Amino acid sequence: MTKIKDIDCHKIVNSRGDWTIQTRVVLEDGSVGIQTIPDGASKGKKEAVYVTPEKSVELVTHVIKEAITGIDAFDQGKIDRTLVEIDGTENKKHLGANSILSVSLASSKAAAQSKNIPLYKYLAELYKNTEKLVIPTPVFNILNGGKHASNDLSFQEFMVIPAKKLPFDEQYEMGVNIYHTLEKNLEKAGQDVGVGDEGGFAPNGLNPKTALEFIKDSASEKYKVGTDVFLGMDVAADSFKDVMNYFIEEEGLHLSTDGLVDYYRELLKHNPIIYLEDPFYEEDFDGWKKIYKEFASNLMVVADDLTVTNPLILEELLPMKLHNAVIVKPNQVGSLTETFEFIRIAKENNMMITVSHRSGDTAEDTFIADLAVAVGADFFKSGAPARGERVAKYNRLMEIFLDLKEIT
Ligand code: 2PG
Ligand code: MG
Repeated sequence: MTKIKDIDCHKIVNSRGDWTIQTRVVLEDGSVGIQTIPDGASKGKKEAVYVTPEKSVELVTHVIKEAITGIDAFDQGKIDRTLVEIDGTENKKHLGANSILSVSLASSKAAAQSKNIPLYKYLAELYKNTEKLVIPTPVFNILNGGKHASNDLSFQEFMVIPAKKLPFDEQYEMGVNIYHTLEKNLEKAGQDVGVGDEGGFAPNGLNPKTALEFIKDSASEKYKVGTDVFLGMDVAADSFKDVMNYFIEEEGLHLSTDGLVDYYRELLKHNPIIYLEDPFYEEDFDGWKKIYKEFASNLMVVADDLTVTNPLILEELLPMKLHNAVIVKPNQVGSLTETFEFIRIAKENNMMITVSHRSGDTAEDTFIADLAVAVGADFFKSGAPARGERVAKYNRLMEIFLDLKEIT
């Protein structure tokens, strides 16, 4: 047992130039855990609520500090229960998911340091993962649109996904090579190679079909597309939802739910897409059901805004059969224990797990890399293989990859 002795918190700036918080938890044996908090741009409506960074600093350094000091740092369940209880709301709006999560995660880091073991090993212990630890497959978002860029592309993320059979170092290299080939090809075509929030290129004048063509052509210069590397998209459909329909502005298309299903059918027919995230907005159950029914046997239908890492919401939606994969973002729910619960339920229901960053993130924080390994996630999403806050997480996976290689 090592008690929490002190907690402090201050403001720092994230990758989008917005203020966020950094919290430090100190244990009585001198161990320290520091956690910064990311933020999304395309959020699910049911995500736990943030308070302003100023209010968060105030709450962490007073209310939370008072309630948490003295608790055993190894008792993560108690830490998180206490935080949730003193918040006392359904969506954490009193203390803020940002405040709560920063203390929850920083405590686990301090506990790992106190045990003198890497964070991923400590988290695997907490999650009671007895399987062999493996590195999840990276999902590289190399072309940005939607709310993550100021270009005219409606879909948010276009991704390349190396084959699962490849080791992480080769997968990483593949992502980097394809990223640079795409850069070269965009330049050759007279396109802008400025990047969006997640480091992917954000040219104007493309639409989902031509974006996929560019990526396919770039990937196939060096790799077998459909064998060694596959394609994925986070459509983030909520961001181009119009009153009655979906508006793909760059093509002047107003599509009904059925129209959007047809649109996906065409894309899937011509491209080796294995991953489709948030294809419909979160209340369009009809669309989700249709895409699941027709494609789920060969396609990961990935819920992000739909399930918001919330175990209660996930359980509620299960009988409807809307998706076969989920995104995990600890900040959507606001504590480590609830994140574990969510992953457990998803796995029990045979869903693929993708642990993910947020579009506003920090280079200081690589927690999700350790988390992904600890829980045996299938995939890992941290944007392009470029920009400090994106590669910090992939580079951390590389460290763990080498670490695990040494052990075996
Ligand atoms: C998403 C995320 C991360 P944001 O939609 O999956 O890529 O975006 O953090 O803006 O919600
Ligand atoms: Mg998403």
